[in-house]
Amino acid sequence: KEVVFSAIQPSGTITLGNYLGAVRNWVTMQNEYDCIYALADLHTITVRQTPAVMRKNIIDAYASIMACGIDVEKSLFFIQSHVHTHAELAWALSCYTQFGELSRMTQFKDKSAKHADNINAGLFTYPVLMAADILLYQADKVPVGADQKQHIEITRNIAERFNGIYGNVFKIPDGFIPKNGARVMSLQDPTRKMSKSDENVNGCVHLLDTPEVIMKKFKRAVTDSEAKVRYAEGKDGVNNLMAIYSAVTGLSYEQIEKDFDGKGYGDFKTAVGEAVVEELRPIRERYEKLVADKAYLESCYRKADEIALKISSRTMGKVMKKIGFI
Ligand code: AQP
Repeated sequence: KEVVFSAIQPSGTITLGNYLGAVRNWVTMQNEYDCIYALADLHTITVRQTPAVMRKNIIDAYASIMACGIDVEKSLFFIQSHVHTHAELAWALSCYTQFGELSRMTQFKDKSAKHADNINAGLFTYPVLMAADILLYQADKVPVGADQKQHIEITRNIAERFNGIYGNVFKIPDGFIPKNGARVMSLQDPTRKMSKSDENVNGCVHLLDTPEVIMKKFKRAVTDSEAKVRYAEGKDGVNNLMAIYSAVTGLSYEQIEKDFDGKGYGDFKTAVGEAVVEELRPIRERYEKLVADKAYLESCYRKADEIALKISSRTMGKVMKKIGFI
């Protein structure tokens, strides 16, 4: 079986965007591939975190992703900071990564504009840590959202460069954007992606939001003045709602346009909100049970951490030897 690797940052509560764009596909891939998933907590400290909030976010994210359907008996689901090879390989690979290529990363440009008071070196070298995450497991496939394409490209470049010097140490991974992986935009600013760390709380639907909160957020979603449900250029708000509705119900855009012909945005927003509430309801219920049993959660990640360390140490050992460490 091919190896799939993917990770998510516990930088806040998991969003509808993370779910429709990533985690939902992780769940379906479990049947076809050897899946390795990580909670990328080391990545979150590129932005300043409050310790108590960070601890809660990590546990909440672990429980929510399990609640989405990640089966820890089938897949590996570990916590990145518990597996020391990630930081080690990131250091080694940073010496095989050029300043120039990191400077071209659009996420760095976006995030450094957003956090102008804290443009730290970690924010800059973030793609190297991500490359280490993937390459340690000799992954064949890396499912990501469209926003991560550039990071997969640099991972391949670093791996090819390293292999070019030392022989075949790393498998060159293929990034792929799953066909049904929707790109979800902010409900308040539909030109920007929905983000965990969005300051505008109404822009972002969290997996653990109550039905009332979800409905309120959809009712307030930004649309346009045309008052016609159709997918078209310049209708970013409506397009986003259609993308979400289609991702959740499986209906085509054509069908949605037909169903809402002659109806206003109010009806459409209610329908999208209700569909999302129903999609998330079982996840929230499973989450409540899981998060109440911290000992069980800990036993799940401890087991996975240990296996991840074993697998990744094989690659790490090879890298150290090839470079010339004794
Ligand atoms: N809005 C989105 N639509 C579709 N997919 C998305 N992803 C993130 N946002 C959307 C996908 O979720 C996976 C995990 O993302 P991540 O946690 O590693 O980092 P991120 O992309 O930076 O996510 P956020 O929510 O925007 O976090 P913050 O606010 O901390 O930066 C990835 O596969 C990503 O493509």
